[in-house]
Amino acid sequence: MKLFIKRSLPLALLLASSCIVNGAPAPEAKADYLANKKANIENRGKVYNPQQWSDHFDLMDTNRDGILTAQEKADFDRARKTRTAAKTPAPKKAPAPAKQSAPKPEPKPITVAGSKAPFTGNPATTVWYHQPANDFDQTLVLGNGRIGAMVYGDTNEETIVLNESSVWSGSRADNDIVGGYKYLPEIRKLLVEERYREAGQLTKKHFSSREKPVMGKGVGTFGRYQTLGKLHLKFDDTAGAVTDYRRMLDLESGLGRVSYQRGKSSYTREHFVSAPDEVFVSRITGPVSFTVSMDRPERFETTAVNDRELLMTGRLNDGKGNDALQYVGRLRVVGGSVKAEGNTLLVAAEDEVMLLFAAATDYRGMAGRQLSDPLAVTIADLDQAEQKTFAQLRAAQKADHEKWFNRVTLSLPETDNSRLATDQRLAAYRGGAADPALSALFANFGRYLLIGSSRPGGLPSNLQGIWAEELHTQWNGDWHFNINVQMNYWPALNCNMVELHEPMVSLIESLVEPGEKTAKAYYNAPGWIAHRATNPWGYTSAGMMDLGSAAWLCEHLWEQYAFSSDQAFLRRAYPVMKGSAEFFLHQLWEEPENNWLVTGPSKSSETAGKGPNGDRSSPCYAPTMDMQALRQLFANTLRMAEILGVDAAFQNELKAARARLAPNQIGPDGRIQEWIKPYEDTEPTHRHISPLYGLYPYYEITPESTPELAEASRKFLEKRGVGQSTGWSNAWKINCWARLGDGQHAWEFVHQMLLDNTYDNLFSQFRPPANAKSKKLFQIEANFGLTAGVAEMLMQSHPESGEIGAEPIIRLLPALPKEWPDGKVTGLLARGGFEVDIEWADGEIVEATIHSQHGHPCKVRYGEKTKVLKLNKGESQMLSIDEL
Ligand code: FUC
Repeated sequence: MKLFIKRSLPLALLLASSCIVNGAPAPEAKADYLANKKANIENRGKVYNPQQWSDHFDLMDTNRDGILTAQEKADFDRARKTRTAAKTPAPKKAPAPAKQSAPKPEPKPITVAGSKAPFTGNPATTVWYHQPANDFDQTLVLGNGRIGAMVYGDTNEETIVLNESSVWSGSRADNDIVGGYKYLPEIRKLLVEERYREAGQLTKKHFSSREKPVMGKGVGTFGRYQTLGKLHLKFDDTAGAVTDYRRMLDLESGLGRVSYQRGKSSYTREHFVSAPDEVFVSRITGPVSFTVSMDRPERFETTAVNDRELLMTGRLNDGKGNDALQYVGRLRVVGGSVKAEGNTLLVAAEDEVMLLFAAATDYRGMAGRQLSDPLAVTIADLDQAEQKTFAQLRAAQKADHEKWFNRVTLSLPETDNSRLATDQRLAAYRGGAADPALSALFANFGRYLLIGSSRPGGLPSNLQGIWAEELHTQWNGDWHFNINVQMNYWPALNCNMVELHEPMVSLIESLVEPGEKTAKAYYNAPGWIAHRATNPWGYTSAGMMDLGSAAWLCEHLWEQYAFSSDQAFLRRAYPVMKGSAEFFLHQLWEEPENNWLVTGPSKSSETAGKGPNGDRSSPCYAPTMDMQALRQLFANTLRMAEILGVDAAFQNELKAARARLAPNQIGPDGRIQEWIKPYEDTEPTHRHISPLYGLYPYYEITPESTPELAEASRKFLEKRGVGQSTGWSNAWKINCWARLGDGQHAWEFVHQMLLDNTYDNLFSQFRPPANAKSKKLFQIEANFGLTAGVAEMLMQSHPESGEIGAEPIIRLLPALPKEWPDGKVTGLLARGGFEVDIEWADGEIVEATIHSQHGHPCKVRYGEKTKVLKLNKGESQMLSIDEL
């Protein structure tokens, strides 16, 4: 620990001196930063006039720490004016008026006293508060994979944010530009000559997209994941103080609960989203009388269909100005006395009333319900749910949720701090209080979120899972695959939720058809390719040139097989893998210096090295990550073909090409090299750690089989530092340090995420906002990456090397930090189909149990010792420390 702090000190100083970590960056530092960014962009051959500069302002800053506050923007504008005497930017167009306008939220006075009853729940699976949420990032998060609900829990006016996973604007569009392949020889020549700037200009011209994803304001055909809307319950009885307030989310059973006392009356609201019954359910108990309404910021109409049902519906923009996707949110009141008044319902009940909410869209595409009449389906959903009592609905939802959640349990030591309300617990932790169980809660929350945002047959979990209260989700709430969507699915396998990985598989499969057109158009190549990001409309066009990302996606297909041994899945996945491998085989070219096979133009995600004449090496050729991803793709495709007994000649082709791919290299500074040449970094603490793809999630770099490369990876991680606090970057680093067998460093990043990347409701934060009130940048993948990372610290099962056919090894407690001396984990899943339970005390295993699902050969490693177990299908073996 000490050692690490010492090593990273220069980095910490560097970050502190440029005022970019933790807290508000000074406007001057920000202005400098943006000026540098502008210079970098101009170095790439782009010229900005002041108007464009201003238009791009938000977007450029987005890469750093989210949209600026009005104050920061004003400060910056002032700073820029004095520096460059630039003109004042023209005012932006006002957004189109909404059909009905959503009421503006009023600041809420705090009139609530929390319950003094001691907390008796499980601190590793309960999120709770003494007060209602003031903001989205303090809400109770609920979901059934498709419908999301976020509960504020106010006692006067309850607000519940509603989501449905297919609420996407945009539409299908042909964005490919044909003919880039004619310029590939010239671009590649320029790359080899290290004339990156010119290579970049040509690439940009011929490998662009007709219409790129629109970031920030405005809509394009790429579209954007949007909020469905909000449900408001305005209570009539607001007189009198509220006491005994508690708001709680039980991760184990997926129940949100708000309870309080007002005067002599007790009130309880229980909420859950049911997958078996396709509805969001709320039971409101107490002598209540309230008004129900629903709205969203634009494009909606809410009507009272009858005396107990509210309907909110509308159509989203297709990106070309037409009304397109239809969404429906329908709420029905069951029990109590209800009557419609305008576009609201007035509800009164002596003891309890139930609200059922159904949602649907007419999205028909890669996954989802494929409906043509969401109006009718929401009626059918409600009719069906209404047949059941609250207790029956809850029993079905609970059983369904627990089926996933209880597959794994994790407990770490509790302290007094563990019994505090979640927001206070986080604050005290940040103040230095120890609380290992808080890490367990955070890790369990990631599993909870995957269950809530990804179910078989549904759309995959996006950049915000399914939870958004805004229309303008950051990065369109899409599926980015230069790290993000993959990270969403990291815990699906090692945390034993293989079935929940299915939407990721559908996403990859959905890229094949459009990706084949894209491969043909730009590269004149067989197979399929997609570039960096996609939407539900099949976007695969060029523009963002991280080529290796597509090969990385395919890794998920192999891994699903590796964990499940599902032969039917193998047959389904193989053609997709083969199509990707065919594309890359066709695209590989021989660089003249070493005759290695390489990719290019491509990128090492979102960063660049300093080329010899000052050019930034982006695009580049043979970025280390691409080469690693291709070794993975070729090995796994080949392995699949071998198991299936098909395509012998193709197998040979893959083997031969794999052997000639540019190898991993160690630079003069001892770090793994990011580019084919040992360039200096332009951004030494950049959030992406692309050349460590080979360490995690792939495993061609391991301390056992490639100690020098493992050491070079360690050096790379050290230089990237601990102060760089993009959520997903920290989460990736947990996994990398775990693979290096370094529990202390892995823990450092778990800790860092709790300090810097966690909102009060445990949603992960892309970056600590400079101004917590106005800058929200929730991105979910770090939640998932952390969960996978904690599991990876406790158990790993990757093969010892990237050799084709290398067999998995189960490693027990490979990266245990001293902060978690005692603990217990059950149900982690290992490759080959083994469920693993481990209990440890004083940093040492007490006992471990291995349960074999398929009777495959089993190797278990603890410390230096490796043991071979013979387990039949369905058999378990318990091992004590003496047997390991
Ligand atoms: C990648 C990252 C960004 C952001 C975006 C959604 O491109 O580099 O930081 O997370 O995805």
